[in-house]
Amino acid sequence: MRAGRATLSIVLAVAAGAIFAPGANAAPYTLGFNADADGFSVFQFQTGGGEYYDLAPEYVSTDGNPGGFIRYTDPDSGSPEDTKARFRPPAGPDIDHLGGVVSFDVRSTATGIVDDVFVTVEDTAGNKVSCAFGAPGAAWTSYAAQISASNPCWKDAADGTDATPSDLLTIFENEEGSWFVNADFGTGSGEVSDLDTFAIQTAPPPVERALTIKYKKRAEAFIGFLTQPDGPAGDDCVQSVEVELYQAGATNKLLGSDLTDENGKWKIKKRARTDKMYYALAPELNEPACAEATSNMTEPL
Ligand SMILES: [Ca+2]
Ligand SMILES: [Ca+2]
Repeated sequence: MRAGRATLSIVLAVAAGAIFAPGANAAPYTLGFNADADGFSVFQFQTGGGEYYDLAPEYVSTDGNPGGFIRYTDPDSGSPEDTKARFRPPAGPDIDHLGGVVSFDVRSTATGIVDDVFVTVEDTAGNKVSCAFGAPGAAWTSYAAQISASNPCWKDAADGTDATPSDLLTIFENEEGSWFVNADFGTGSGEVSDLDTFAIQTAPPPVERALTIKYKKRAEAFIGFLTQPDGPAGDDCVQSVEVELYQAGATNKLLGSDLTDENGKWKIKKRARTDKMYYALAPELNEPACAEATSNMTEPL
């Protein structure tokens, strides 16, 4: 395919949805090039804008990391370079990728290295964030980045500043964008770039928690416990986290809050009214991801 359109973004809008149906990007996946190029293309473009070429990568069935892999051989004969190239997977970004991990393996014969190994994700409006890993090596090297603004690797490609949660959200909400992995690192001639094992791991679901409440009349205090099943977050969802006490009504009224202790216990001193209902709430947490928990209603008698 060859075309004269000037921007990357237009190409993405046309091509990204072609293989994966909308919404099908959400599941975690690993593309290991076991039998073919797994739907990847090589996006080659003129560095000053202008023409682009959407190429089929070379498929090599052995010597990958492991098994098969894909290859791009840069036709540039040296510096200054006229074209750049990116490996592009068949599926673009998806909102479910946020909080997950992107990983891949790269090997390169580049000389005169001027560009890092990096992964970029771009939406159809041209918003773009990148995470760079340093110069490529001649041996297979695995790279991985958590897909989160809390990972300082991600930069807003427009100005090089740290990507914000809203930068990432904008791009990942647009499900017709594209992932790219750099395939062009150096100014020396005969450069060969290899890619294997491109994987997207989606974010694990938030840890579910349970919250209890009880009124201690003599102490004039509400107490309870926040608990979680064993999970990847350890005890982070229940220790030293906020629990709020509410009086139920037409408008639920926040009466106070407490941080749980190491056993998940919370306590808020408040004299209860016998004509009111009360409940506790542990707000949702993001790092680690812990689901909101609400206790049963309690009616002090
Ligand atoms: Ca492979
Ligand atoms: Ca090059």
